[in-house]
Amino acid sequence: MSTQQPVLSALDSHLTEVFGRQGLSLLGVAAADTGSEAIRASTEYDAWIAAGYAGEMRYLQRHAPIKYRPWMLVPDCRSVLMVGLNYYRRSSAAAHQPRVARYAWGRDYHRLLGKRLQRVARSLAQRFPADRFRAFTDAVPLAERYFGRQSGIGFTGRNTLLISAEYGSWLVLGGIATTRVFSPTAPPCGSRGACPPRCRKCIEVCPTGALLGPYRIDASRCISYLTIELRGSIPPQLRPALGSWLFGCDLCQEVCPLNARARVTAEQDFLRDRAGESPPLRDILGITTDEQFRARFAGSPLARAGRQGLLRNACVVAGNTGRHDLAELLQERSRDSDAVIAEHASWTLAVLGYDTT
Ligand code: B12
Ligand code: SF4
Ligand code: SF4
Repeated sequence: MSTQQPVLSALDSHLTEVFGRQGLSLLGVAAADTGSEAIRASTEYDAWIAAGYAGEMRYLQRHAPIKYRPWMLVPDCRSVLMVGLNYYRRSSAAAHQPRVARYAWGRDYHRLLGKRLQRVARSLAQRFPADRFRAFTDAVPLAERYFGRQSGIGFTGRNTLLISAEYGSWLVLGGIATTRVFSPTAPPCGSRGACPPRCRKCIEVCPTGALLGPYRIDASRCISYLTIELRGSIPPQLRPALGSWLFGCDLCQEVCPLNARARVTAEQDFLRDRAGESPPLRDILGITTDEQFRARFAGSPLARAGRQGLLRNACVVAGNTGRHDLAELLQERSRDSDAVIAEHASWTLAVLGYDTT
């Protein structure tokens, strides 16, 4: 794989400087256009939604008309400035310990990256007062990986993630949509795949079969969806496949040979634990009110699951990892006023072989 990074033209050295001041060095520029790539990507996206792969993430359907058309978000948008922020840390979790996906060990990246991008947007707006600059990360209707690969900061791996030559796939993405024309950076690896030709490791490791084939994900089966996005009950037939994943899943990145050269992040907000890699199930199952939950997980990505979601996940992990020591607590949760938590606790007790009648 090439180690070449996207090269910003000399004209745009101001960009390198203003993003660099915020510690954002993996930077590329994509043109906001109606070219054939955008049309193809939009068609693929519509087909993906129509196939039902988005599960209950209905907002993805609502976003369809905007995803590849940034001018629907910022009228007259001409360029999309994309950044990637490395969050990689080494895992030290033992087998059977509950696991949290790496991006969620520390502080919520939406705040971390969002604030920095807003500062950059303000600074650019001062320099170019005739133009508009809108910062975004994740929660916008734009296809961030698409604009990421168009801007040259990485390419799409068969696990569907954006992979950079320098950091692998351990990146969160964000950017700024603007009316100003900046010269686009040429994708260093081509916009379409550069995985080793015969590698299928990510597809083979996926415990739920969510990776249907190269570049194709059925999100409704992905552990990340089941433990973070899905509200309500986790389909019982998929619960055993969650293994010890309490929140998110990193398996298709951990096996990826292109992540072999990943470097530990220097970002203090990622390094300082909020939820940490392996929060004890006993602590989680002991949370009895939403207030307690909010106090424990404020500022952490785990807050997104809410008490219902996280306790639901904790029950499943307890069942999958044979946690008989939690039986008493699970009995209490099986009488929880939240019906979803109560049902999952009963399921776990049954899996562990306790009489729940
Ligand atoms: C919905 C969503 C999810 C869903 C669906 C994931 C998915 N792969 O689409 C779920 C909940 C499962 C999920 C999980 C995760 N997510 Co997520 N998620 C998003 C979100 C909000 C939208 C993505 C989306 O629209 N997906 C729908 C699909 C159809 O979109 P797409 O892949 O862009 O579509 C293209 C491909 O299908 C492609 N295609 C089809 N055939 C072919 C063939 C070839 C050769 C190629 C190249 C492409 C290709 O064409 C489509 C159009 O371009 C984005 C943020 C954003 N606003 O973009 C974050 C985002 C993608 N997630 C992110 C992360 C970190 C994760 C997790 C790693 C979290 C975790 N550890 O648990 C996992 C990874 C799971 C995985 N293997 O993808 C990061 C990805 C960073 C990166 N390096 O790529 C993003 C960008 C958030 C961010 N701001 O950083 N996520
Ligand atoms: S994150 Fe986990 S469940 Fe989702 S596609 Fe990757 S390996 Fe499969
Ligand atoms: S595991 Fe192999 S096929 Fe999957 S993304 Fe990494 S290099 Fe590509």
